[in-house]
Amino acid sequence: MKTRLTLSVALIVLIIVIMGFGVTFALFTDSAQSSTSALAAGTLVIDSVTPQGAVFSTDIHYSNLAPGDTGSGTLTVINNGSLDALVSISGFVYDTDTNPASLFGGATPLALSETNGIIPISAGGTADFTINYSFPSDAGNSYQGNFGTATINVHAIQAPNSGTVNSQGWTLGTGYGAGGGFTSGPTGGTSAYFVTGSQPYGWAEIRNPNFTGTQLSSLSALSYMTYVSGSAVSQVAPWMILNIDINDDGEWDDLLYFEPQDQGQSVLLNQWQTWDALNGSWWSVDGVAGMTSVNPKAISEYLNVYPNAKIVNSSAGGGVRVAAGFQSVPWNFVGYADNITVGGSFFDFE
Ligand SMILES: [Ca+2]
Ligand SMILES: [Ca+2]
Repeated sequence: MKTRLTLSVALIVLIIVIMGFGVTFALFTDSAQSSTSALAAGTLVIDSVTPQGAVFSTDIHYSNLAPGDTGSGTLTVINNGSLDALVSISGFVYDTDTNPASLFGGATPLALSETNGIIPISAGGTADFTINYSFPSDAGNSYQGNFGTATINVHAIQAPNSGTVNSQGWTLGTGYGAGGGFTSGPTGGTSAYFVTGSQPYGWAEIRNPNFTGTQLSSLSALSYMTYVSGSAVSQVAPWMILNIDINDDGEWDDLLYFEPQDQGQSVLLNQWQTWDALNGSWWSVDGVAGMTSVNPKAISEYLNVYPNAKIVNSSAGGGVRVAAGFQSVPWNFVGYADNITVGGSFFDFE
């Protein structure tokens, strides 16, 4: 049995090695006569995903582009490993050779871009990433007939299980096919991230248990940053939830919600935004002080009714949360949270 297993592994490795050298990768072609791009799908096989993540690479070749050409191609990523993975494009490396001159070199080079965010790929599954290309309209004749090769780096990390704990005390929870965790953020450093997937009610949240018993009135600060990936279909940023005990019996009675889209400014895509939740508008699941989801109000309104309200943990986890998902329709949300301040505590997930 062990011999067979070893043989199987060897075969898989051999296949991957053969694929690594032998596959015909995406061929993006175009002609000066037509602005319609014809392209074949590229394929990348990933394997051996780990909690730390690994980078897998493949090359895509471009040729016969005319100035002003734009378009996109599909990179299909196959998760050949035995573990579910969270996969994202981590960068492009361009061949900028000058002899012969590359489409990616010179003063007006071909450029690639993508806005796929993190895509969960279950073991044995596949997912398509869209690679956009844009060739400047003022590219000169010197590019005529040139070729270009770009290496696409794909970062794959083992999908963390619900219950993953960050070193700063935050615990990940997920449900209905969603994922998340604590890993490289979209602009460097480590962030909490949320991938709610394609199932209805897919949800991901992080919870911190260190503030149980903290008086709501005593909080000197409550803020966090969010980043919503451009691939999200809805411009809703991860929100904050506080479990509230109003009668000092250590059990939660109410939940307070701070939702960025209710704060009088738009949730923007592909950039960090800071939310001052302490001075923002909240709503209460119990509707205390008329604080409903359509009529959120300041925390002071809540404290007028329950001056001794406290944050409290529950059997499900910590009393301070940042969450995404929970939609009745498939949401495919990808977003991040970072730099959470609760009172005098600061969490950057580094
Ligand atoms: Ca209570
Ligand atoms: Ca960070």
